[in-house]
Amino acid sequence: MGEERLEGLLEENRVFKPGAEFQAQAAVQEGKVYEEAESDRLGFWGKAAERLSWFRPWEKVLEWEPPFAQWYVGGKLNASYNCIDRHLAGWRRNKAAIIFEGEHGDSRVLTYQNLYREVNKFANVLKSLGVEKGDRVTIYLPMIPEAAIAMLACARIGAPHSVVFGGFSAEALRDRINDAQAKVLITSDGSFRRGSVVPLKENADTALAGAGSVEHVIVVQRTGSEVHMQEGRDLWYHEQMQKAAVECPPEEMDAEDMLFILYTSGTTGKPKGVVHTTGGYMVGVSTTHEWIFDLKEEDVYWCTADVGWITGHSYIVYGPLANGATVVMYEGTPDYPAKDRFWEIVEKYRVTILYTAPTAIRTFMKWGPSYPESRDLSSLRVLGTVGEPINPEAWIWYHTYIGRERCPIVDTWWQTETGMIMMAPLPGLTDLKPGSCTVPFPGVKVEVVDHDGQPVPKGSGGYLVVREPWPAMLRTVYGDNDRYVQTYWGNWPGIYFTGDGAKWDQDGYFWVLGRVDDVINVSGHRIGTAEVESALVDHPAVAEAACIGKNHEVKGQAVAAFVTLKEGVETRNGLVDELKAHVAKKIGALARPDDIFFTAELPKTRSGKIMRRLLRDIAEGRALGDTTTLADASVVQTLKEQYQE
Ligand code: 7RM
Repeated sequence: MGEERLEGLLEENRVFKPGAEFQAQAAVQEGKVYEEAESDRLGFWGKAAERLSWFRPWEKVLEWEPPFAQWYVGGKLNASYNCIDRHLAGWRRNKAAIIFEGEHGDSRVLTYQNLYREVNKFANVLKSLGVEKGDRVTIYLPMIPEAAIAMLACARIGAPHSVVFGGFSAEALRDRINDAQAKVLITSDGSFRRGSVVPLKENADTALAGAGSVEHVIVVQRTGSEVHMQEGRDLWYHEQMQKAAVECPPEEMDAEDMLFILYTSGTTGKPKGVVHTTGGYMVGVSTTHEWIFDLKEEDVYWCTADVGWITGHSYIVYGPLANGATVVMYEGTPDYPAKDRFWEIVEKYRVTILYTAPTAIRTFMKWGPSYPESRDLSSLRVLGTVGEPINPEAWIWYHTYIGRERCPIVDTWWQTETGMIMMAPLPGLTDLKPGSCTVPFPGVKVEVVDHDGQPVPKGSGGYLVVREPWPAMLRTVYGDNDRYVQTYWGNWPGIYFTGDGAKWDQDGYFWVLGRVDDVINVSGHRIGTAEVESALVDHPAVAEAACIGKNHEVKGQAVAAFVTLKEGVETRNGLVDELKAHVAKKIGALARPDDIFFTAELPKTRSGKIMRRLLRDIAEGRALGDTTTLADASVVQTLKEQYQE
């Protein structure tokens, strides 16, 4: 397709209606689901819960003592049973559950029966190490099937897992282990990244020097790298699996028993352990997965996220497997060994549903259409995006070159805290507008409100909130109910604040604009400004630091840091790189600032608060906003002049 046509589509600002053929076969075809859910929200979620297998039915759909919710009160179930055992009765036993594609093109297929065996055995390994119901287990693994196996094994025995993304540093891992007081750590001898090896076990060893709760480390062999194994503490996964018994009955979990903790960045330096429980989470992720991706029995579904993020938890593992789907899991990056890697995988497995991030789409745009054009993408039928707002240009490009104008795009808005997708189209039903995540899922009540928590009229913007509890909502911040209440429910009583700004248009469509708090969204990953700042201040040369998110063509936002050095410290060659490396070491490469700018002073209010808003104006070359609350207005003027130089 020519560039001109692309321009034309952008200008039209057009609405994309579901195709008649797609509509006729869609999982949800009738708009009345919205009205039904609206008129009887709890009835809707009660009915949705029937899709799961329960050991004991619930007595009440919701018990709501704001802001603490209990869903499916009295119900008993097991997440691993729902993801595996119940599919074994019929022909799905031999269906591919996980199709694994290694970075080097090696491949492994686990049927539901295979998965059953692996998960049961590993659950027995964990038990043999003394892991009991309620004990926390930290998982620090690459994107290999063992990551999903480990999560499901934890779920099977009722031990909440805490998955830490493999790109996080040793220190970040240590803090997360300590906060959860994990008893066991599961890691690997390394992880492949663009042909080289990331030393996960070495990071784990460093982390464990400061993490006393861990009694055992289970090490998966992936790269074959030489690693140190500490006698009595460290055990090889494959050796333990050899001796493990094949049957491990699933623990009967209460609907409200904790399924996992997942750490996410907030506005303070300390990441929050977001707590999800079993019943509501499983109902939420499985329902949304089927309806939004229009899941069919024969689909080959590929979500390109890492299991270390919520997207991997909800839409690689729990949602799809609860639905008996075939899930593609890919270990590597989009450009290794070549820039057509994703399209090669789509072609190889005839992927039908592809769920990825705007930052990836913008990267593909930059590389140009020749890579997808060289592959057969005719199997694709639904495309999804998540992680940040998608710019209409990227949406149209995705629709044109990947979907070949045949596939609806589901732009899904949600968060680690919401557990499940909250806003997205139902692709057989909803008209699409490029750049809008469209409307709330049935049974979900999202609004845009003003400072006083009052809904704003259509056509205006404000704060994005959720008005009513929803099944997969976070239940608390691990070990810190106060922080849960303050962070999410502190602005307006009984109303959940997302941290996002949004507008809704005349048709009631939502346009999420991005974070309004001190969180930076880099390539769809949340990074707290305070975390990066404290990493910088940890360096001996730094007195003070302020970080902001700066618009970035591919990443959405990039971290930019304004740094003041300690008295007597001079800027020197290499200091910028040293500080960047220091942040990567403290947090992980994803938090590494793109720009570091030295300044004698930072713009502050009279009460000493750094005005990041003005720093953003400077970094993006805009006119300075209101400076009247500054303690010393000349600071920001000087800074601006210096920056422009
Ligand atoms: C799933 C995930 C959550 C934050 C959220 C938003 C942003 C996510 C979209 C989006 C616009 C989207 N969880 N965000 N999806 N913004 N449109 N479709 O990303 O906890 O890591 O991040 O991401 O700001 O608050 S997350």
